[in-house]
Amino acid sequence: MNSSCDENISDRRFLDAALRLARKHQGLTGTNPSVACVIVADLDIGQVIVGSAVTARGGRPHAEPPALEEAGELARGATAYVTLEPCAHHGKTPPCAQTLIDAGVKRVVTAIMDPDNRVNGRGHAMLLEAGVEVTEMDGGEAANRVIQGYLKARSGILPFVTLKLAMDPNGIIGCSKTGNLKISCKESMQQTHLARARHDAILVGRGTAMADDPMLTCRLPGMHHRSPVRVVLDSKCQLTDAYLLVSTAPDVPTWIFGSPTPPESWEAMVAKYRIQHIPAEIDDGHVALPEMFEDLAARGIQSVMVEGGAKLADSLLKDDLVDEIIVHVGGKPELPVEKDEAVRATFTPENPPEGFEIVQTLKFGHDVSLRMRKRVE
Ligand code: AOF
Ligand code: ZN
Repeated sequence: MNSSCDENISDRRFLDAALRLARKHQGLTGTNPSVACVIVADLDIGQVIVGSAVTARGGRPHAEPPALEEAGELARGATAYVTLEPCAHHGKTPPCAQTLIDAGVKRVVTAIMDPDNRVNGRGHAMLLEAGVEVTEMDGGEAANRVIQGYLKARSGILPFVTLKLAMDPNGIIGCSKTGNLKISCKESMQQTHLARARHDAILVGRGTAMADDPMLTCRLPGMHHRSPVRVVLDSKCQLTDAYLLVSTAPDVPTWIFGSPTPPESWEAMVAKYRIQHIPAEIDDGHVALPEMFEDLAARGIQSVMVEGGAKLADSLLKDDLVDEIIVHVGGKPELPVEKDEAVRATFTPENPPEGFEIVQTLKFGHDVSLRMRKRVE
């Protein structure tokens, strides 16, 4: 097996193309990772992509069979760039490693190993045994990020949790009197909608649901169907249909974690809006967070974006349940909020929470977007 030290420029280019393609179905493949496969043939005119595909919505078919089908006879002697080690197990379809072998692919280049214990090295071994050359490249952050929910869920019982906050440069995230503050610019908002589409679920507490009355959907042109499950923590089952999260629930899947013994009238109300009431474990008057995430993971949710509020963010950080923080810093030069009415996060853009560090800084319109990750010791 070749290692990344013999990496060549065109391998990197085609693998990067496959990684970009894999992002297309992020958040749409259920418990299956979104994987992409790009088949490249050496033709008279040079290297040509003759087939490409991404794991289908819902997770099947996997990426390799449709990519090979598109390539047809041109797959013989070609190179397949796959963002994850091809599977080796007989599931609803034959192993993708075998499909690549049968198609006569000469070489397979992969970005990351598959931790699924039915695969975990077996995909590569099958290929090598059949005389297919295998090049394991380091897909780096790009490969990890697209399947971070899958990787986290495969290594334990919790989903990957992204905490998303909009704040001003001083860490102000809201106003105690008016609730929601307009902090982010249009471009930041669009990025938030895109991020929603890439997650399996969006989570908020009841306080935010009532104070801000958000929709939490993806409203980018042409992407309305990509809104993920909306999850609300409402320990006392107080949310009513005066709020958008309830009244729009017939169109967007909505789950409420609340008391196992709500009033009958409340249960009838949420049933009418096709909301799933999930009986929660209540700890000290609040939904118990680790158990709630375990429950989500058991329901196939592998990535969750938390969008509020301040108290929930703080509790999640204290319970060490956050994997990544996205901070949109906006509201420049100053937010229209009185000092004693300012609601603050427990950290500022310049001082990430204990154990986190800034790993990426992007500019969206007037705003700066920071990605914070747990520091690797
Ligand atoms: C691939 N290509 O596009 C994907 C793979 O339930 P199944 O049979 O669909 O198997 C799910 C497992 O398949 C999943 O845990 C992961 O190991 C692999 N996903 N493999 O070769 C793909 N999505
Ligand atoms: Zn497969």
